Amino acid sequence: MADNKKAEVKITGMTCAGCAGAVEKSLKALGGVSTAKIDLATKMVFVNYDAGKLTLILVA
Ligand SMILES: [Cu+2]
Repeated sequence: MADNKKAEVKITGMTCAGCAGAVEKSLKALGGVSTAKIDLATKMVFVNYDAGKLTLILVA
């Protein structure tokens, strides 16, 4: 059963739409990520994911 959760994560280093697109594509390639939206201006990534399949681990 899906355990849907939301996460807002800051990802630095994205400088253009190409970077954002690559990050978005990689996130969506993970089984369990339903949506991944990136705000390039604030470097924030908004993810909806299934906590039954993925665990969010934040490093520093
Ligand atoms: Cu780029």
